[in-house]
Amino acid sequence: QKYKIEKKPLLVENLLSPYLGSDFKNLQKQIVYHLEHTLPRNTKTFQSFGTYLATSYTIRDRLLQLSHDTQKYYNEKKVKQACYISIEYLMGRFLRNAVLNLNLEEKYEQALAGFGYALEDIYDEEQDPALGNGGLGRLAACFLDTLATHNYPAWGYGLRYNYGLFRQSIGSEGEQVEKTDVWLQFPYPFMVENHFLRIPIGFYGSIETYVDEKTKGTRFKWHPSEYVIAQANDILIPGYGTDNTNTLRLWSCRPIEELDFDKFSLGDFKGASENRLNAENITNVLYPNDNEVAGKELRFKQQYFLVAATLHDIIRRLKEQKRTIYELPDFAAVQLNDTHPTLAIPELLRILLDEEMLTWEEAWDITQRTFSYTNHTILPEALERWPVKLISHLLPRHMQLIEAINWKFLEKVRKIDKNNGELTKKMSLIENSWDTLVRMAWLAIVGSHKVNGVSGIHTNILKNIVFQDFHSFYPNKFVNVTNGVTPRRWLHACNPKLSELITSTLKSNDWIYDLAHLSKLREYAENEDFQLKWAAIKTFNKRKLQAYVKKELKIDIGCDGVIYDIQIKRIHEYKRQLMNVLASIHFYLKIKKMSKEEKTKVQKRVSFIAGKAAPGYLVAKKIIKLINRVSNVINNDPEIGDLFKVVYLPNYSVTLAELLIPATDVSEHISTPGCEASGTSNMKFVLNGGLILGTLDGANLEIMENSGEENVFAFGITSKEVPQVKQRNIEQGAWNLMPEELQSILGIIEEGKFGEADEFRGLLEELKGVDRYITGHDFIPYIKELENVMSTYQKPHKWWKMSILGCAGSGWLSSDRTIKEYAEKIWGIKPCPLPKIESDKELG
Ligand code: KOT
Repeated sequence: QKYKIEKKPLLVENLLSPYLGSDFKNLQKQIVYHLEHTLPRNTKTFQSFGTYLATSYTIRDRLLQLSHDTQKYYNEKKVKQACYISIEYLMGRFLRNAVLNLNLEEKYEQALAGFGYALEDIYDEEQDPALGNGGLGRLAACFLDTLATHNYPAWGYGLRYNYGLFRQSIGSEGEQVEKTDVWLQFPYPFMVENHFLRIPIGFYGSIETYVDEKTKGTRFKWHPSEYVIAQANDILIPGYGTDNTNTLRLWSCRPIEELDFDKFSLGDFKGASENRLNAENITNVLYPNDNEVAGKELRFKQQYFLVAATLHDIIRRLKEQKRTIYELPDFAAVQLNDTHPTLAIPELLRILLDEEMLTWEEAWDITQRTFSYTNHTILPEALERWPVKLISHLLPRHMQLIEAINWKFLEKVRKIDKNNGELTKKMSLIENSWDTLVRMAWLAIVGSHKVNGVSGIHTNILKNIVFQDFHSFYPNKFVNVTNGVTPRRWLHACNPKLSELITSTLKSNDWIYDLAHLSKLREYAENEDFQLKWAAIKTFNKRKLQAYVKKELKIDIGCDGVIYDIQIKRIHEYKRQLMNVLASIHFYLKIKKMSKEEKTKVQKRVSFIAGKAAPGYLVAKKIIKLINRVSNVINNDPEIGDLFKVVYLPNYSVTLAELLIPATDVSEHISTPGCEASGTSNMKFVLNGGLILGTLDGANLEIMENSGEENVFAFGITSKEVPQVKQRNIEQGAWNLMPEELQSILGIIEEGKFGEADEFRGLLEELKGVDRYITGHDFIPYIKELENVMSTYQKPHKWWKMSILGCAGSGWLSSDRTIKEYAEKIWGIKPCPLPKIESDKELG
């Protein structure tokens, strides 16, 4: 032996440091290294996609190193951490965000310029990982950015679907066409497969009952009959201006045996890979329903797969710190993002009882102290209830435990039930209706120490209506934590010009991590010079959108003096895109009747709509079709010209939102009051100087409180008044209560002005019959408020003052504020910043 073999840890940091230098020459070397060795390509075929990949790998190297340091530090300090479990994450593109957060934009610009590339174009090569449907998944993504930026010890846990949310295009009839999102066909450089972390997850099987020798008590053991493997895939989350780098761990599913070697060696090649082919891949596809339960067995398997792998990982990490299971609630605060991860409650109980051999009292206490639950919706069609039969078959031991939880809980309820078991029936975790069902929200409430709604009005509805009995039973359990959005992605990154103006005006960029500083913009609200600069940036952003519409849709729209009015969100009846398009028909007919003279006074407007409909949600798909048909008629009518246009933008995504939001003059948030739990895009628009046209619903109300009522275009009734209106519709028939203007618009659709008469009959019948979302009732106030928007736009001084004041009041809307509330009110965690090392980021 020539060299002495020494058993001591590698000094990895020292080996890597020179390699990770971040002057531009060093960056160039790193990029070329990855291009030649990781892709691998040779530098003669230096193309933009390859350059994007190679550049991304250099970012990944940096983040890997920072994340190792971060985990090491958290473990040393034994700090309590938050674990956010969510079945959806809508992250958006990664590269720009990471480069900005690491403060390396200039260096990368310089490095890539040397290779003939603009960094901006390289950003455009990245596809958008669409592992979520809408607000719920995007909120989770904003939270991860804030948690890292403010140095909170935190983990995200989710699923790595092979296919994300479908891509949408519009067919020749104006209909939605769905295409598979094959986002993993090329490498995704920001995700690191962790081959050392593979966890077996069981399903089905039977329960063994035995007597514990020590205590003589009865014990249970679950023997699953089928297993799959959960494999970890880590996305590293950089914070803005900090070294702390957290982890989003996404589980993917693999068959337990990839290949049957016995069959293979006997020459049965086809049979050998059967296991792989037959294994139903649990993480194959994201269910495309927003605010609606999918109700499929495979979805249930996804939910269990997610929580079983996650809890296993959390407990493994606890034990790595040589801590006992009793310390779990001091080690991790586990947040359930809606009810989709609720099976974590019986799963933890099972581990504590059957594997750790705790008593019921100990196990239940640990469980309740570990979990908290966020409710995101009160729509009945979104409240999960799973058949007892299905749970018993798939997870027999878990069903047994849910029954035990219910039994013990109802014992207490019975004591206060004075009404013949009425209350007990209402509060039971198990419902007997068309089937025997487990009410997942009930289980989540009972198994958590805190339950929160996502806006003031929403939490009040939870406390006083939806979960009223539970709120009386547990008076301290329900709290409000109003949603927020990250100012890094939703202002600093997506609107660089506005970011610069704010920084130069406030003479500091502190607002990027403490958004309350924006309030100092109030003193500039009426400053002519500032208003001009502010308005010029809006115009600049509108021109980018104008060019996009021209390029992608071949539609000519104006820009100067034209209002960009936008409604972008999932297509849903409660969000009332239908009311929006009916109003467009109203304005269209109105302009058509005008004289030449009158037309010169019309305020020009483009109405943009974007959003996907769940493939099985036929009504929502009809609404998309109607919008496109109406758009076709209006945009091609020479009598309208450039006075009014309706533009449907296909394939709404985080990336498209980053283009649209900075370019918006006014955005619409017009849900039926009480239906939109919060809404988060409303916040992003205000942050970017857009005005809000909205109902008295969700976070609109809090925007009004913080930015001033006079700076929001609000209309319609309160959520408390909605039931009366609905009742009247039922009693008298919505048609009889409908304003004449709307009746005649429906008549025109029925005559076939926008395609075959029959096509939209179903949509119209609902409006004429019950009108669940009270479109008829709100139509006139809505039109009036739209007119108010248009006349206000003609008073620029007033408009820009509203716009600046809106932004100045939006400090409250930062997810940094939201997370601070979660940390203090629910999780009991504190920031744990890595100590600053001299020229840390330079040397790694
Ligand atoms: C429900 C079931 C399946 C998939 C998604 C949901 C869902 C989405 N429930 N609520 N949301 C939205 O969550 C956002 C973040 O809190 C809210 O802003 C928004 O109002 C909800 O509709």
